[in-house]
Amino acid sequence: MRFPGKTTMRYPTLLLALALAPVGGVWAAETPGTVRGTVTVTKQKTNANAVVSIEAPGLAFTPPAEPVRIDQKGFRFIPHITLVVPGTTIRFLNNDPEPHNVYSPEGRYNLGTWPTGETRDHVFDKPGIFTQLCNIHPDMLAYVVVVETPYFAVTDADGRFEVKGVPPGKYLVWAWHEKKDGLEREITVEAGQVLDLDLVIER
Ligand SMILES: [Cu+2]
Repeated sequence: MRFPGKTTMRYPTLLLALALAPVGGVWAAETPGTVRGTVTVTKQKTNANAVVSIEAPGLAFTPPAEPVRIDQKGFRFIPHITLVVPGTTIRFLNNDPEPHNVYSPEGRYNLGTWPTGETRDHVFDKPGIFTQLCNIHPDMLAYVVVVETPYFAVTDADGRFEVKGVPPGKYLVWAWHEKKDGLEREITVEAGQVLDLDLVIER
């Protein structure tokens, strides 16, 4: 995840490793690993809904063929956090008896207002954190987080996450919670191994 003000030289170790890697990509043939663990978000009631993204330069990712859905039900967005890759279409469904709207200050879009049973689509083509708001119901809030990696997860009610199928190599793990700035940690995924992480988001 790139943020304004952060250094762009985040992957020097990885770049060096790639430069020294054998031609032909021996790593690619190795058994993938698993990255799992827990996220603790300090001074919060729950560790759920934290984002974990496993990033490296040049990772290949494909947006899903079908739109990812966000429901507007009970005057809430469900789910609260949606994690996708660039190019993903999100389809917002109004499942309530009143009209809803969606707009995003960071995304600079307003999808208008639509009645029960209708949907609106929006393509998220840039990485970033995008709040989703409804200009009719100010309590409605969701986040769409767009990451340039296929390796990501949102924590469950216990703060747990698991990402399978991660090729061996060096990565930067980015963990984020809506009330925090988030953290980054360098990791190395070994072929066929499970890497357990305890991530504590304090700030
Ligand atoms: Cu609404």
